[in-house]
Amino acid sequence: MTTERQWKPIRTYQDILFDFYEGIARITINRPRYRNAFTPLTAQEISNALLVCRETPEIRVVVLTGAGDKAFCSGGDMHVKGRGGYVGGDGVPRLNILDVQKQIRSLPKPVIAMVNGYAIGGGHVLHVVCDLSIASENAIFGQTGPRVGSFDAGFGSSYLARIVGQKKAREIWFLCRQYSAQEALDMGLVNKVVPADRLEDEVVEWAKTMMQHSPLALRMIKAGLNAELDGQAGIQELAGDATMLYYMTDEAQEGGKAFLEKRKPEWDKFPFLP
Ligand code: S0N
Repeated sequence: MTTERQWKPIRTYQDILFDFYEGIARITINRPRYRNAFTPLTAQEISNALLVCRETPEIRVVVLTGAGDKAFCSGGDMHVKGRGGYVGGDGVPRLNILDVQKQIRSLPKPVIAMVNGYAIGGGHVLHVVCDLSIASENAIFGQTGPRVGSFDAGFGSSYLARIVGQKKAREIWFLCRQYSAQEALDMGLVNKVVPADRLEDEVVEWAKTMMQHSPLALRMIKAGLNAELDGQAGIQELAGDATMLYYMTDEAQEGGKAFLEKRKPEWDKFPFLP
């Protein structure tokens, strides 16, 4: 049985739940009636919650999941699929889930997908872009794009191929089959499969293990793993982290101090390591 935890709400939204427990922020897509399909509003809310996760030092690990026991996320909400994207309350078509994908990848903290049922279409891509995926035994994975008139040729294809290989990624997209949690595990698409009633316990355990480790080391590893795949954008992020680290040194402080004190910087007092 799952351990009872006192998750505390962080902020109230319409389509998602956002709560906190001992260093872990949990974002739950809360549209079980539609198998947790997302609309532009859902994506906007997840994006906002991810920003809070980035800015809040007490949040060390982020968990993304879906409400109920049937679905993690079934992708874009077909009811609002229009020409040019998914149409929100303002009548404007958007593909703003793509911004969420980028945010998950660039968040300098680990993100775990807690896959509690169907991860389908754009919902499958969401778990793919998370750092780790832990699935319940009843989870089902798959892309549907070519069957329902959509596709994700970005992370949803290229990053998927880096995970499962080119042949398997093409199979997943071209045939639009569904795969069991065990099949997903066998192809390296998820990190672990557990009984449904152990899912949250397992995720919390993984999060707590990571929280015992150096946050900066985790951040740099994530940036490095991304940079290898993301070209200039990935290098830009890794370089930003390097700059942040440099600014923490006395050497970097000396440059600014010398400027303000109208003197030459004394670079010689800093170590020049081989
Ligand atoms: C998930 C499935 C397999 C679950 O089957 P099950 O358990 O038999 O339930 P159903 O009876 O089918 O569903 C229950 C109710 O939920 C509604 N529903 C389910 N999925 C959706 C959905 N995606 N949108 C809207 N409603 C949904 C059902 O209609 C049903 O309602 P009622 O009771 O009224 O009949 C099964 O439901 C399924 O196959 N769902 C569709 C999954 C799918 O095809 N998803 C892909 C959607 N498209 C994308 O994700 C586009 C890709 C994308 O996101 C993207 C890509 C690139 C760039 C941008 C984007 C972007 O969108 O932003």
